[in-house]
Amino acid sequence: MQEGSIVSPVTETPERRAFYQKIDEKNLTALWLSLAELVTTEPRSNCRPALWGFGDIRSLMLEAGELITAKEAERRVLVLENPGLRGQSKITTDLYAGVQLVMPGEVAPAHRHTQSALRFILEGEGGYTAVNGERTLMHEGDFIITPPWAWHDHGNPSADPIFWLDGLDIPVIQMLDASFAEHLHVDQQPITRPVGDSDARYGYNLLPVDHESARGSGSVFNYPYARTREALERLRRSDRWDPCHGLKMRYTNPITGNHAMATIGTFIQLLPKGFAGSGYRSTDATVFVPIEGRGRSYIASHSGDEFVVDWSKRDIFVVPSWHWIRHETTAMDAVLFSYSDRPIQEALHVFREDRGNV
Ligand code: GTQ
Repeated sequence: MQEGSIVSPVTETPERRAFYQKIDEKNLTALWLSLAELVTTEPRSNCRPALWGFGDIRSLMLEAGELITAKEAERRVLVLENPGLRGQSKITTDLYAGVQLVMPGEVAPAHRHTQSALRFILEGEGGYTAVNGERTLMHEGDFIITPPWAWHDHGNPSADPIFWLDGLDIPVIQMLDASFAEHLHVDQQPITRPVGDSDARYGYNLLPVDHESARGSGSVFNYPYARTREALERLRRSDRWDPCHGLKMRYTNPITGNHAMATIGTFIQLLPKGFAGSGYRSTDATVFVPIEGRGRSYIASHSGDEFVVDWSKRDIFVVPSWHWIRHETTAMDAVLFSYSDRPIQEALHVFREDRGNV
């Protein structure tokens, strides 16, 4: 038996080779030649562990800011390509990541698409994104959702550049062949609701009395960092740390209690200073974005190779499916945002996780 395979390789004979050539003309292939590649005993992809330092991205983005406007680019974004998946605009096998820059006074014009997007604000205050007729203001650490087919435009009336991480399900929609997109005839969509409207309707453990939980009927779309951070700070008082995750929460849609987005799972975790985490692995390849503090994570592949990530605030790193990860901090508390395809895997009943001996 081949390693990582449930089948033994078959031998070639001249007759078999001739047969393969004959069926090839009919658009047919023999499964016994590819079964070991198609049905592996464990996840196996070209996705690699990788780190992008924010310092590098920031200066390159400012260079891009000199080269092209947000309006001409439509979205001025540098795409984070996994080194094992170059040329595909993927940070994991099925998720996309990019860092977007909006300069003072700029607008990234209104459009909509079937792909869902998350924004995690890295640097800058006073920008906004408008979603379905409502603006929400951006602050560092805020997590903002653009649901499928929602009109959205971004603007920056502040005096400083604004940088955020875009996480989208572009490769998922590509696989489903369900991409639709359109451009609005004006740069900025008409504003029909005041700032904070969705939050008041859906974000206070209340719902409008006639709310129908029909698909797309609205929910919270900004999860402000100030509130998330406050929750973590209160929870730490109970002093119940998970040996692998520290204190880790997932963002939810308050109407359903499910993940905040249909395709992308989003998480926030606090690692206290002096944390030495245990190993953990899961089938959802995960993109991590520290937003406070610094630390080190060890990512081990199936072959035992170890990739060490020394991260600090605003860096971005990716952990492929079924790779062991453990986190460490020293002198500072750290907070990490992360996202993965977990809702898809849970819906398909294929999500697995493993805590080793913990
Ligand atoms: O802000 O609408 O990074 O449509 C990639 C595609 C951002 C956006 C991206 C997009 C957007």
